[in-house]
Amino acid sequence: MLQQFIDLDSATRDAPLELSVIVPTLNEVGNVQPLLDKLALALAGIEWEAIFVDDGSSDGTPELLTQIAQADRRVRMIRRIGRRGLSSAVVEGALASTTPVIAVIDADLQHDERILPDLYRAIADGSELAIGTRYSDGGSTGDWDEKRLKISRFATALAAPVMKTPLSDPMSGFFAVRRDVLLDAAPNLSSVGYKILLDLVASAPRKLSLTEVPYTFGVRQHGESKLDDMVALEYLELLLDKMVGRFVPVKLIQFGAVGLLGVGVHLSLLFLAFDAAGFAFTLAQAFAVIGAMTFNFALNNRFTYRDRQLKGWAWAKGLASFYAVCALGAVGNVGIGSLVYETWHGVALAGIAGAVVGSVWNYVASGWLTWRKR
Ligand SMILES: Nc1nc2c(ncn2[C@@H]2O[C@H](COP(=O)(O)OP(=O)(O)O)[C@@H](O)[C@H]2O)c(=O)[nH]1
Ligand SMILES: [Mg+2]
Repeated sequence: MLQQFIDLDSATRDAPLELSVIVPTLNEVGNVQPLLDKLALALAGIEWEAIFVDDGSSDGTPELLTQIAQADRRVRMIRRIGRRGLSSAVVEGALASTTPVIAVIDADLQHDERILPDLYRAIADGSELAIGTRYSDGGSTGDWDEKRLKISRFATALAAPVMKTPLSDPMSGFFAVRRDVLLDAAPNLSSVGYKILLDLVASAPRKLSLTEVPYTFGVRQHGESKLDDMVALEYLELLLDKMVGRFVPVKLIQFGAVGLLGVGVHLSLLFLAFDAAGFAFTLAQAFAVIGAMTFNFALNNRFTYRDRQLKGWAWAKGLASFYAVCALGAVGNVGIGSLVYETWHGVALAGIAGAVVGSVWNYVASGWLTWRKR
């Protein structure tokens, strides 16, 4: 009897794993156990494991997962410290798996785990990618209001040009994929923001064979959504990176956009100080330059470099280094401008050439000095 028990035990342990389910978590303590119970039920008959990727949850999620994983070999966890981002979490979870098939599901029970076996089987039967979709017959977004539906549809339409495999629901992030397909795409993934599924089909070297399985999006049971105002910006960053990232870094485009706004700020301040307040031109211009630099710094810190955002004392130090960088940029600007003017005698051409060289210098040097990668 005992012998039989031991054999049985080693037999189950030796059965090769078939499926890794990647679950990104950020403060999901109330959802972890219900999700695992549901996975166990849905995936009966499949050798599966769950890899949770936690980004420093403060509600006890990683502690709970540690406890659970001690008792259940099907559960693993990756803890990331000082990092954020759903996409990059999913990628790192997937890279830690060794199974032929990988699935991704939200922790909050909004994705219907009952279709996971269908997604898994679709891959086993030859598809390279199988997604859960809310936008086909039998699928639904549940109780979303008209406004949220419109936004989601608009975002989906924007995605069309970058998708090599047309998906009805690239936003859902509920899918299964062959591991080698994910690995092929991995070097090209942008990994910014939330939209890992879209990132995947835009980064894969070719069109993938696809199965879509309809499901109804559920209501969050515990905890709250982590979507914030930055999500829209991160989504645009992902699209831009997929469209032009091969040629120009997205951060340079953002830096340039902030710079253009800065020109507006500069001129407004100049007119305000010179015309309205009656300052001498030199003083008014100096005031405008400092104002525009401060504006550029603050905006870049908030948006372009929000992944390396400076706060408190570091903000002030960053501002000082940004002034220094811009001062050198201005020298370069004038130098190049003069050179071009002397050679070709075009004022506009010389002005633009100087501004471009100065701006690129500001971008490169501030990325290196002010918003240094930690
Ligand atoms: N590891 C990690 N998980 C995240 C992050 N942001 C969200 N999540 C998880 O991703 C899933 C979807 O997030 P959620 O806030 O529910 O997005 P929504 O369903 O679009 O509102 C949930 O399991 C979250 O816990 C993050 O920055 N890091
Ligand atoms: Mg959710």
